[in-house]
Amino acid sequence: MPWTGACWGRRRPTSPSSSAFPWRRSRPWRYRPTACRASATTSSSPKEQKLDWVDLLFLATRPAQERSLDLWPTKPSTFRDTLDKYTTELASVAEQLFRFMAKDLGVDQEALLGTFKGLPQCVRINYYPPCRQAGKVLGLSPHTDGVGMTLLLHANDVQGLQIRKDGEWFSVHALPGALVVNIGDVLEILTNGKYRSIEHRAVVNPDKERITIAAFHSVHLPCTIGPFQELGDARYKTVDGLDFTKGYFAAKLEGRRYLESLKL
Ligand SMILES: O=C(O)CCC(=O)C(=O)O
Repeated sequence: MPWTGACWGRRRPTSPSSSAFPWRRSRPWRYRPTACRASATTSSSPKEQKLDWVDLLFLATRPAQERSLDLWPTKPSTFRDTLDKYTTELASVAEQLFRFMAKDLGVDQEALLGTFKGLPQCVRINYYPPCRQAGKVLGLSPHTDGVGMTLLLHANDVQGLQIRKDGEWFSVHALPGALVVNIGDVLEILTNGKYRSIEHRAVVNPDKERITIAAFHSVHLPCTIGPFQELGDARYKTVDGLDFTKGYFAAKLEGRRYLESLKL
């Protein structure tokens, strides 16, 4: 996403053992985002209120000059180098996927890639502690991603991702080591709805901790986001990239609500 800097967030009321994330020991709540999903979500009625049960680390990774290295953990000592290498590889994967999609759709590859010039990227490392009352919490509330494409890795092979289709939630069984590709709102608009942004959420395991790494590939600003003309009559408004981003965050990540508001 076009977020810069980094963010330390806690989206649940209490914290379990910090063994899985050593940086949490030395750095409590630290927060320096330009935009970040780090607050508890609220439903319309306080009785139904659910807090997101996740500790997260959010880092801008590309372009390199947007990295707030002072907020990048130094422990373990391999962290920075590994994240650098991993996210560089992921950017190549994302680029290839954008190319395949352009070919599949019959649109100009360079035009599609131009929207994602330089492959701006942010990473969100999610740590979902086990919760005995897993039915009472969500790891992540339902949302779509306000980017082109998200590549999600299940870092410890514990499942919990769910997607919504025709109003029903389905569990995604990620293969060990495989990347889950989530289409984001921007790609849905660019492709005039041919590729659909997936509404998703994360549920929590009662016994096991879960760790995922989401890499968001966002637009290059400034830009204009609108359907490719060759994909038929526009079914979405054309919007300025920055306005889109502001609108996305203002809509408070409520499922597909913001995207639906951009439909013609
Ligand atoms: O951890 C997951 O399964 C989903 C992560 C996600 O959707 C996100 O970080 O935005």
